[in-house]
Amino acid sequence: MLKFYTAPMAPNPRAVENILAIKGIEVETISVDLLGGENRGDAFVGVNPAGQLPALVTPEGQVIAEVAAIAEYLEELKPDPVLIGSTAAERAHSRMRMRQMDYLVLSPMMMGYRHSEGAEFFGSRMRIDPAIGATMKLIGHDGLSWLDTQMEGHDFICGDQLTFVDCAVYPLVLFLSKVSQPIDPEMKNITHYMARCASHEVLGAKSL
Ligand SMILES: N[C@@H](CCC(=O)N[C@@H](CS)C(=O)NCC(=O)O)C(=O)O
Repeated sequence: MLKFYTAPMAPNPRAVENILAIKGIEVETISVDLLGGENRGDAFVGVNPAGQLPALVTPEGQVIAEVAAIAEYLEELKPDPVLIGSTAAERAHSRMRMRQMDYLVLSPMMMGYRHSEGAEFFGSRMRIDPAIGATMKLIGHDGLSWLDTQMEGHDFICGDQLTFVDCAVYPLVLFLSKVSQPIDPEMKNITHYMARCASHEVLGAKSL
């Protein structure tokens, strides 16, 4: 059976939980004390040397970290329901969007949080410089604003079907909007998108 290392109320693990729930994949769940720093201790770093959650361990013992890589693995394991795409063109589109979300939206917004409101918490875990927090928030705002233009007329980030990109982006943006960067109401498409995801039977099922 797959082993899934996760933590409650953490947005990246939640992305994988969304995919597992939508695909109906059973896993052995191992909860790691992220707030207490267990993920940075020797035992967990022995599993995932990056010291972060989520991590998935295959029945063969291979460790897969990174939400996008885990999503790809799960899609091959259980293609139905499709979350990456049914054709080469659809798959290319969703992978393009995931990459754009990572570097234009999620990474700068997360850095905006870690280097400001989260500075004390993350200071013992990684290099923190409060001088860059505000700029990262502005870059993240620009990225989300660009996504707002891309979503005009679409229900989900890749078009009209929910994909793994929504499973990943929604919990991150929701979490960051609560702890650090509220959604700018000028971003009408993003505002509607967040409400749509909140009412989705899986994405909106658990709070963050
Ligand atoms: N790029 C990674 C991000 C993983 C990540 O930032 N995980 C957070 C939880 S949401 C974490 O482990 N934070 C605690 C820490 O870094 O000590 C992914 O896609 O999985």
